[in-house]
Amino acid sequence: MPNLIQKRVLTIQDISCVGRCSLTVALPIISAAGIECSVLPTAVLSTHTGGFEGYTYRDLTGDITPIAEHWRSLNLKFDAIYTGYLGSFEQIELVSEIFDEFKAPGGTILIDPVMGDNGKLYTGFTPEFAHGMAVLCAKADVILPNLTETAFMLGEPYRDEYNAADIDALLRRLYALGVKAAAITGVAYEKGKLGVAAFDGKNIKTYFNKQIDGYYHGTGDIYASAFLASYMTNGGELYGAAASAADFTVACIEAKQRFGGEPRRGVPFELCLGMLADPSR
Ligand code: PXL
Repeated sequence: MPNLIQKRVLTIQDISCVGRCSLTVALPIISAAGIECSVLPTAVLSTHTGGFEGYTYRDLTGDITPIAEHWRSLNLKFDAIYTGYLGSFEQIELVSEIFDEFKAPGGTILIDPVMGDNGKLYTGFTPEFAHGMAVLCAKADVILPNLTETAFMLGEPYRDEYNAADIDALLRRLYALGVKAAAITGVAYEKGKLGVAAFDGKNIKTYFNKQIDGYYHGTGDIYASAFLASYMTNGGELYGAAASAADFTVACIEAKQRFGGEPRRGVPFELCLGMLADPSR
């Protein structure tokens, strides 16, 4: 009798048809780690919103409740629910209900509060929405904001530089939103090194890899997906997942440097998926 149980993840975010972000990176990355990945698309866009003109946007908010009703009839539960880009307050509310109903006992809620980068909110987001996202974070086990998202969720001005004491204080304030753990991405204390600072309510640990100049679209979604893949396959180990996701993201960016191409088309993460596979499982 087989007694191995494969982990099941549900990821809730948009599908941008072109540009390698959100669902088009989450599904392959989580799958490559040997995890069953179900999806709940919140919107379909012809491209993502970062660098393309004239993209289409079909809002799928109205499909979320009927999908959930069908899943209820099937008694589905997920070992982890991971949310990324969400497009409205109504979606935040619906996602909050999905957390309550579809998380398996002992399961994990991972929120990547995708809203902005480099001190600016993405097109269509407002400081009020960032506050709504901060409220949703109270239901999370782990949140993975970058510094821009951290600043907007905490209602703080974004700064160009942060030292270790600043980051420690921000992590404690994120933790106070009600999460079990928070990791801030895109942290830099010295030139040439970029990394992540993570706090589980007891210890703060940092991990740095090389800083690669330039802007690489979709790498936040790649980071969160690789984080979840490691977290789920290594017994919920926060710091190890934070570090291995950083290494995976850097490998994807290095592949972009070798292969080139428009920044808005994302990075060739496909070439690095082998790093996530564990043939022993
Ligand atoms: O990568 C984050 C992201 C996800 N989804 C959509 C986006 C972006 C960033 O621009 O536009 C639709």
